[in-house]
Amino acid sequence: MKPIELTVALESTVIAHGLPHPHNVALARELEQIVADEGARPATIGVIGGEAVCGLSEAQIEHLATAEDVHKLSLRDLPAAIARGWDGATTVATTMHIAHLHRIPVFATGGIGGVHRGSGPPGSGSFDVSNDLEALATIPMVVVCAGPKAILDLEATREVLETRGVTVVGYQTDEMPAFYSRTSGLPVDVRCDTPQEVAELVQACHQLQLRSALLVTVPVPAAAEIPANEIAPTIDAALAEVAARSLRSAEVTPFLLRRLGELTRDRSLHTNLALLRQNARVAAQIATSLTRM
Ligand code: PSU
Ligand code: MN
Repeated sequence: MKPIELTVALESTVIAHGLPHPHNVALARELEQIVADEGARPATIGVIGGEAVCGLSEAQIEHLATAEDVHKLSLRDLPAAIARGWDGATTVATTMHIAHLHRIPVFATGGIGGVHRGSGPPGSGSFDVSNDLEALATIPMVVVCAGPKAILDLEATREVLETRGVTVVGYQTDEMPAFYSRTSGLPVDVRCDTPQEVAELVQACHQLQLRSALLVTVPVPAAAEIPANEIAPTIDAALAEVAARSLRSAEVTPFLLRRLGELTRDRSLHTNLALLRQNARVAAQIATSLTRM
Protein backbone atom coordinates (compact mmCIF):
# COMPACT_ATOMS: atom_id res chain seq x y z
CA MET A 1 0.00 0.00 0.00
CA LYS A 2 1.29 3.46 -0.90
CA PRO A 3 1.68 5.53 2.29
CA ILE A 4 -0.54 8.60 2.52
CA GLU A 5 1.30 11.68 1.36
CA LEU A 6 1.11 14.60 3.75
CA THR A 7 0.89 18.11 2.39
CA VAL A 8 3.29 20.94 3.21
CA ALA A 9 1.85 24.43 2.82
CA LEU A 10 3.96 27.25 1.35
CA GLU A 11 3.10 30.95 1.48
CA SER A 12 2.94 33.49 -1.34
CA THR A 13 3.75 36.85 0.29
CA VAL A 14 7.41 35.90 0.26
CA ILE A 15 7.02 35.32 -3.50
CA ALA A 16 5.00 38.45 -4.33
CA HIS A 17 6.40 40.95 -1.83
CA GLY A 18 9.48 39.41 -0.21
CA LEU A 19 11.75 38.51 -3.12
CA PRO A 20 12.57 40.31 -6.39
CA HIS A 21 11.68 38.96 -9.83
CA PRO A 22 12.86 36.58 -11.34
CA HIS A 23 14.28 35.01 -8.15
CA ASN A 24 10.79 34.75 -6.71
CA VAL A 25 9.37 32.61 -9.55
CA ALA A 26 12.39 30.30 -9.60
CA LEU A 27 12.37 29.96 -5.83
CA ALA A 28 8.64 29.15 -5.66
CA ARG A 29 9.16 26.36 -8.17
CA GLU A 30 12.23 25.10 -6.36
CA LEU A 31 10.47 24.95 -2.98
CA GLU A 32 7.69 22.80 -4.43
CA GLN A 33 10.30 20.49 -5.96
CA ILE A 34 12.22 20.19 -2.68
CA VAL A 35 9.02 19.21 -0.84
CA ALA A 36 8.10 16.66 -3.52
CA ASP A 37 11.63 15.18 -3.52
CA GLU A 38 11.25 14.49 0.20
CA GLY A 39 8.05 12.55 -0.45
CA ALA A 40 5.47 15.14 0.63
CA ARG A 41 2.98 17.13 -1.44
CA PRO A 42 3.56 20.88 -1.81
CA ALA A 43 0.65 23.34 -1.78
CA THR A 44 1.47 27.00 -2.30
CA ILE A 45 -1.38 29.13 -0.98
CA GLY A 46 -2.70 32.43 -2.35
CA VAL A 47 -5.84 34.22 -3.51
CA ILE A 48 -6.78 34.42 -7.19
CA GLY A 49 -9.79 36.45 -8.29
CA GLY A 50 -11.31 36.24 -4.83
CA GLU A 51 -10.79 32.51 -4.43
CA ALA A 52 -8.50 31.15 -1.72
CA VAL A 53 -6.42 28.61 -3.61
CA CYS A 54 -4.65 25.84 -1.75
CA GLY A 55 -2.22 24.51 -4.34
CA LEU A 56 -1.60 27.31 -6.84
CA SER A 57 -0.76 26.28 -10.41
CA GLU A 58 2.54 27.36 -11.98
CA ALA A 59 0.72 30.01 -13.99
CA GLN A 60 -1.02 31.34 -10.87
CA ILE A 61 2.29 31.52 -8.98
CA GLU A 62 3.87 33.34 -11.91
CA HIS A 63 0.93 35.76 -11.92
CA LEU A 64 1.26 36.56 -8.20
CA ALA A 65 5.03 36.94 -8.67
CA THR A 66 4.79 39.41 -11.53
CA ALA A 67 1.46 41.29 -11.54
CA GLU A 68 1.32 44.87 -10.23
CA ASP A 69 -1.98 44.73 -8.35
CA VAL A 70 -1.33 41.82 -6.00
CA HIS A 71 -2.47 42.66 -2.47
CA LYS A 72 -0.48 41.61 0.59
CA LEU A 73 -3.18 39.76 2.48
CA SER A 74 -2.99 39.67 6.22
CA LEU A 75 -5.89 37.91 7.91
CA ARG A 76 -7.85 41.15 8.30
CA ASP A 77 -7.71 41.68 4.52
CA LEU A 78 -8.98 38.23 3.59
CA PRO A 79 -12.75 38.92 3.75
CA ALA A 80 -12.40 41.93 1.44
CA ALA A 81 -10.18 39.96 -0.94
CA ILE A 82 -12.76 37.19 -1.24
CA ALA A 83 -15.82 39.46 -1.45
CA ARG A 84 -14.23 41.87 -3.95
CA GLY A 85 -12.49 39.30 -6.15
CA TRP A 86 -8.92 40.46 -5.52
CA ASP A 87 -5.67 38.74 -6.36
CA GLY A 88 -3.53 38.48 -3.27
CA ALA A 89 -0.49 36.91 -1.67
CA THR A 90 -0.98 35.40 1.76
CA THR A 91 1.22 36.22 4.77
CA VAL A 92 2.24 33.64 7.35
CA ALA A 93 -0.93 34.28 9.36
CA THR A 94 -3.27 34.06 6.37
CA THR A 95 -1.51 31.01 4.94
CA MET A 96 -1.82 29.27 8.31
CA HIS A 97 -5.54 29.99 8.42
CA ILE A 98 -6.20 28.63 4.92
CA ALA A 99 -3.88 25.64 5.42
CA HIS A 100 -5.69 24.76 8.63
CA LEU A 101 -9.07 24.85 6.84
CA HIS A 102 -7.60 22.23 4.51
CA ARG A 103 -6.25 20.22 7.46
CA ILE A 104 -2.66 20.69 6.38
CA PRO A 105 -0.40 19.97 9.38
CA VAL A 106 2.93 21.50 8.28
CA PHE A 107 3.85 24.87 6.78
CA ALA A 108 7.23 26.22 5.69
CA THR A 109 8.15 29.90 5.43
CA GLY A 110 11.25 32.10 5.65
CA GLY A 111 10.99 34.31 8.70
CA ILE A 112 7.90 35.04 10.74
CA GLY A 113 6.63 38.53 11.50
CA GLY A 114 6.71 39.77 15.08
CA VAL A 115 7.09 42.86 17.22
CA HIS A 116 8.62 45.71 15.23
CA ARG A 117 11.45 47.70 16.78
CA GLY A 118 10.25 50.79 18.57
CA SER A 119 6.74 49.38 18.80
CA GLY A 120 5.13 51.01 21.80
CA PRO A 121 2.08 49.80 23.72
CA PRO A 122 -1.33 49.82 21.94
CA GLY A 123 -2.52 53.40 21.61
CA SER A 124 0.97 54.87 21.68
CA GLY A 125 0.89 55.58 17.95
CA SER A 126 3.83 53.27 17.32
CA PHE A 127 2.24 49.89 18.08
CA ASP A 128 3.23 47.45 15.31
CA VAL A 129 2.96 43.75 16.04
CA SER A 130 2.50 41.24 13.21
CA ASN A 131 -0.70 39.25 13.05
CA ASP A 132 1.62 36.25 12.54
CA LEU A 133 2.04 36.08 16.34
CA GLU A 134 -1.72 35.93 16.86
CA ALA A 135 -2.02 33.16 14.26
CA LEU A 136 0.78 31.19 15.89
CA ALA A 137 -1.04 31.46 19.23
CA THR A 138 -4.38 30.21 17.89
CA ILE A 139 -3.84 27.85 14.94
CA PRO A 140 -2.50 24.36 15.69
CA MET A 141 0.07 23.31 13.10
CA VAL A 142 3.81 23.01 12.63
CA VAL A 143 5.39 26.20 11.28
CA VAL A 144 8.97 25.86 10.07
CA CYS A 145 10.97 29.10 9.82
CA ALA A 146 14.45 30.54 10.31
CA GLY A 147 13.29 32.57 13.30
CA PRO A 148 11.64 35.98 13.38
CA LYS A 149 12.91 38.36 10.71
CA ALA A 150 16.06 40.16 11.86
CA ILE A 151 14.49 43.57 11.22
CA LEU A 152 12.26 43.01 14.27
CA ASP A 153 12.67 43.44 18.00
CA LEU A 154 13.74 39.83 18.60
CA GLU A 155 13.63 39.98 22.39
CA ALA A 156 10.09 41.33 22.44
CA THR A 157 9.01 38.85 19.77
CA ARG A 158 10.45 35.96 21.80
CA GLU A 159 8.61 37.27 24.86
CA VAL A 160 5.25 37.45 23.07
CA LEU A 161 5.68 33.89 21.79
CA GLU A 162 6.10 32.85 25.42
CA THR A 163 3.13 34.91 26.62
CA ARG A 164 0.90 33.40 23.94
CA GLY A 165 1.96 29.84 24.69
CA VAL A 166 3.77 29.08 21.45
CA THR A 167 6.38 26.35 21.91
CA VAL A 168 9.59 27.40 20.17
CA VAL A 169 11.61 24.42 18.94
CA GLY A 170 15.28 24.79 18.05
CA TYR A 171 16.05 22.48 15.16
CA GLN A 172 19.59 21.24 15.83
CA THR A 173 20.18 24.36 17.93
CA ASP A 174 19.73 25.58 21.52
CA GLU A 175 19.36 29.19 20.43
CA MET A 176 16.52 30.77 18.50
CA PRO A 177 18.01 31.69 15.11
CA ALA A 178 17.58 35.23 13.79
CA PHE A 179 16.79 34.78 10.09
CA TYR A 180 20.04 36.00 8.42
CA SER A 181 22.08 34.81 11.42
CA ARG A 182 22.23 31.47 13.18
CA THR A 183 22.21 33.01 16.65
CA SER A 184 20.20 35.56 18.61
CA GLY A 185 21.32 35.00 22.18
CA LEU A 186 17.71 34.03 22.95
CA PRO A 187 16.75 30.52 24.10
CA VAL A 188 14.38 28.00 22.56
CA ASP A 189 11.98 25.94 24.67
CA VAL A 190 13.11 22.57 23.41
CA ARG A 191 15.75 21.28 21.04
CA CYS A 192 15.00 18.64 18.39
CA ASP A 193 17.75 17.03 16.34
CA THR A 194 15.61 14.93 13.98
CA PRO A 195 12.26 15.22 12.18
CA GLN A 196 11.15 12.25 14.27
CA GLU A 197 11.69 14.22 17.48
CA VAL A 198 9.55 17.06 16.10
CA ALA A 199 6.85 14.55 15.16
CA GLU A 200 6.83 13.28 18.75
CA LEU A 201 6.22 16.85 19.97
CA VAL A 202 3.36 17.19 17.49
CA GLN A 203 1.80 14.07 18.92
CA ALA A 204 2.09 15.52 22.43
CA CYS A 205 0.40 18.73 21.25
CA HIS A 206 -2.48 16.67 19.84
CA GLN A 207 -2.87 14.67 23.04
CA LEU A 208 -2.96 17.87 25.06
CA GLN A 209 -5.41 19.46 22.60
CA LEU A 210 -3.28 22.58 22.46
CA ARG A 211 -4.57 25.26 20.11
CA SER A 212 -1.25 26.93 19.43
CA ALA A 213 1.31 26.26 16.72
CA LEU A 214 4.61 24.49 17.18
CA LEU A 215 7.22 26.93 15.88
CA VAL A 216 10.21 25.01 14.54
CA THR A 217 13.15 27.39 14.08
CA VAL A 218 15.94 26.21 11.77
CA PRO A 219 19.23 28.17 11.55
CA VAL A 220 20.21 29.26 8.05
CA PRO A 221 23.00 27.02 6.62
CA ALA A 222 26.39 28.27 7.91
CA ALA A 223 27.71 28.90 4.39
CA ALA A 224 24.90 31.38 3.70
CA GLU A 225 24.80 33.06 7.12
CA ILE A 226 25.31 36.79 7.63
CA PRO A 227 26.53 37.10 11.23
CA ALA A 228 24.35 39.39 13.37
CA ASN A 229 27.09 41.99 13.93
CA GLU A 230 27.67 42.26 10.17
CA ILE A 231 24.02 42.78 9.19
CA ALA A 232 23.15 45.03 12.18
CA PRO A 233 24.42 48.39 10.79
CA THR A 234 22.66 47.72 7.47
CA ILE A 235 19.39 46.97 9.24
CA ASP A 236 19.76 50.19 11.24
CA ALA A 237 20.31 52.16 8.02
CA ALA A 238 17.24 50.61 6.37
CA LEU A 239 15.13 51.24 9.49
CA ALA A 240 16.17 54.90 9.45
CA GLU A 241 14.84 55.14 5.89
CA VAL A 242 11.52 53.62 7.00
CA ALA A 243 11.22 56.29 9.70
CA ALA A 244 12.06 59.07 7.22
CA ARG A 245 9.42 57.90 4.75
CA SER A 246 6.63 57.25 7.30
CA LEU A 247 5.59 54.05 5.54
CA ARG A 248 2.27 52.35 6.26
CA SER A 249 2.48 49.24 8.44
CA ALA A 250 2.03 46.53 5.78
CA GLU A 251 4.62 48.21 3.54
CA VAL A 252 7.34 48.17 6.18
CA THR A 253 8.51 44.56 5.90
CA PRO A 254 8.62 44.41 2.06
CA PHE A 255 10.46 47.76 1.97
CA LEU A 256 13.05 46.61 4.50
CA LEU A 257 13.71 43.30 2.75
CA ARG A 258 14.14 45.08 -0.59
CA ARG A 259 16.45 47.77 0.83
CA LEU A 260 18.59 45.18 2.63
CA GLY A 261 19.00 43.36 -0.69
CA GLU A 262 20.14 46.59 -2.33
CA LEU A 263 22.43 47.65 0.53
CA THR A 264 24.13 44.23 0.81
CA ARG A 265 24.37 43.88 -2.99
CA ASP A 266 22.13 40.81 -2.91
CA ARG A 267 23.94 39.04 -0.10
CA SER A 268 20.82 39.15 2.10
CA LEU A 269 18.76 37.93 -0.86
CA HIS A 270 20.93 34.84 -1.22
CA THR A 271 20.73 34.19 2.51
CA ASN A 272 16.94 34.47 2.30
CA LEU A 273 16.81 31.98 -0.60
CA ALA A 274 19.09 29.51 1.21
CA LEU A 275 17.01 29.51 4.38
CA LEU A 276 13.75 29.15 2.47
CA ARG A 277 15.09 26.05 0.67
CA GLN A 278 16.29 24.51 3.90
CA ASN A 279 13.01 25.21 5.70
CA ALA A 280 11.02 23.55 2.90
CA ARG A 281 13.24 20.48 3.18
CA VAL A 282 12.93 20.22 6.97
CA ALA A 283 9.15 20.79 6.80
CA ALA A 284 8.77 17.98 4.28
CA GLN A 285 10.89 15.67 6.42
CA ILE A 286 8.68 16.45 9.43
CA ALA A 287 5.59 15.73 7.32
CA THR A 288 7.01 12.35 6.28
CA SER A 289 7.83 11.52 9.89
CA LEU A 290 4.23 12.37 10.81
CA THR A 291 2.87 9.89 8.24
CA ARG A 292 4.98 7.14 9.81
CA MET A 293 3.42 7.71 13.24
N1 PSU B 1 9.57 35.52 5.22
C1 PSU B 1 10.42 35.93 4.26
N2 PSU B 1 10.01 36.98 3.48
C2 PSU B 1 8.76 37.57 3.62
C3 PSU B 1 7.88 37.10 4.64
C4 PSU B 1 8.34 36.07 5.40
O1 PSU B 1 11.51 35.38 4.11
O2 PSU B 1 8.43 38.48 2.88
C5 PSU B 1 6.49 37.73 4.82
C6 PSU B 1 5.57 36.70 5.50
O3 PSU B 1 4.46 36.49 4.66
C7 PSU B 1 5.17 37.34 6.81
C8 PSU B 1 5.19 38.79 6.47
O4 PSU B 1 3.91 36.90 7.24
O5 PSU B 1 6.39 38.89 5.67
C9 PSU B 1 5.18 39.64 7.71
O6 PSU B 1 4.73 40.92 7.38
P1 PSU B 1 4.26 41.96 8.54
O7 PSU B 1 5.49 42.24 9.32
O8 PSU B 1 3.73 43.14 7.78
O9 PSU B 1 3.19 41.26 9.33
MN1 MN C 1 2.83 45.13 10.95
